Amino acid sequence: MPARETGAAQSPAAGEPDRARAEAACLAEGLARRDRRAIARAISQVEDETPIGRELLDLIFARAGSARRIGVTGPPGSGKSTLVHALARRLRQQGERVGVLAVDPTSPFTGGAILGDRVRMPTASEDEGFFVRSMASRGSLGGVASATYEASEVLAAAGFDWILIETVGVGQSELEVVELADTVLLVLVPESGDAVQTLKAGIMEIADVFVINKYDREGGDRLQRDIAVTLELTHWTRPGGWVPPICPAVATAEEGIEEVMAEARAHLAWLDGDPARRERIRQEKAERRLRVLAERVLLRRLWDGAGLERRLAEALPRIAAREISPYRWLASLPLDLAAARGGRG
Ligand SMILES: Nc1nc2c(ncn2[C@@H]2O[C@H](COP(=O)(O)OP(=O)(O)O)[C@@H](O)[C@H]2O)c(=O)[nH]1
Ligand SMILES: [Mg+2]
Repeated sequence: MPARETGAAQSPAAGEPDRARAEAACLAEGLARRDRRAIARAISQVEDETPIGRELLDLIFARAGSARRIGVTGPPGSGKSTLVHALARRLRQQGERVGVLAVDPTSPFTGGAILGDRVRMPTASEDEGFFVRSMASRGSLGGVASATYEASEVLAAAGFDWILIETVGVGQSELEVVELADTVLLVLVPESGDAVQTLKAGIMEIADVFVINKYDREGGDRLQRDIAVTLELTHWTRPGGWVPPICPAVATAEEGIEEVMAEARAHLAWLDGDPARRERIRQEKAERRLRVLAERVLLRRLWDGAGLERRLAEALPRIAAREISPYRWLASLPLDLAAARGGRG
């Protein structure tokens, strides 16, 4: 009893939010100074979803709005990393500050070394206007690198003008990149197969700009024609009437990069051109974002609150032995918010 009344017993719990707030404020200040170590640490905090990370995201929210976010997606091996580096180089030459986030579990970024000498970027320590971060992929609850949006917020708050986000175009991640980018570049290669197949797979729909990379190879012109015809046949436009342009490129030789950048800028200008439409698109993205965040919180609370890890471990042997069915097991779970609240205490 007496222990409850002393400050010492209460201070760890009571002091925790204060400490997180103070550390977040310190990190936010580091971001404002564009301090590289603060940037790296801040991304780790948001990636790990720590209390400091959450406080930080709240603190920087108001001033993370001005960066341009370009998503670069497409099949593995299509040249996304090469293209991202070529674009980053071009932007750096124009004096723009560039942050890169790479969400590709199949080929982790190594800051340029991966690309050999031709498209080598200065390393982080050589160029303060360039920052590369490879995002870790996540376990079952988070999806692939679900903190990418949050990391882009950190980079935006650290004054990067452009944030290039590379995601490997497989399943869900394509849809995610639409939500976190202003402009999506879809990188296809002649060997991607015909455009109609790609359209059927629902991938073409996410493109604001098509990049036909590896145009030095056989079949680039045919793919370009196929995409153009497919766009025409389907009268395809992005919501709001944007017709995605098609840019040939040879990323390794830095050919066509200027044109890709020009089309990305044109798309951004188009977004800005109509304030009402821009507002609507922003709200749509914000809504999807909020739903994702809310679902994530709900899922975690329910999962933890229902003690699902433990129940799963207990049930697995019996389900495997067909003693109980998965359906009965599911029906037995205490999946309601009251249970979740009770379980958290
Ligand atoms: N021939 C050719 N090869 C390219 C081109 N762009 C990238 N590559 C090569 O394609 C391979 C995959 O590139 P990478 O950028 O890692 O692809 P990612 O998996 O989409 O990020 C590498 O060996 C690159 O050098 C291009 O325009 N032409
Ligand atoms: Mg890559």
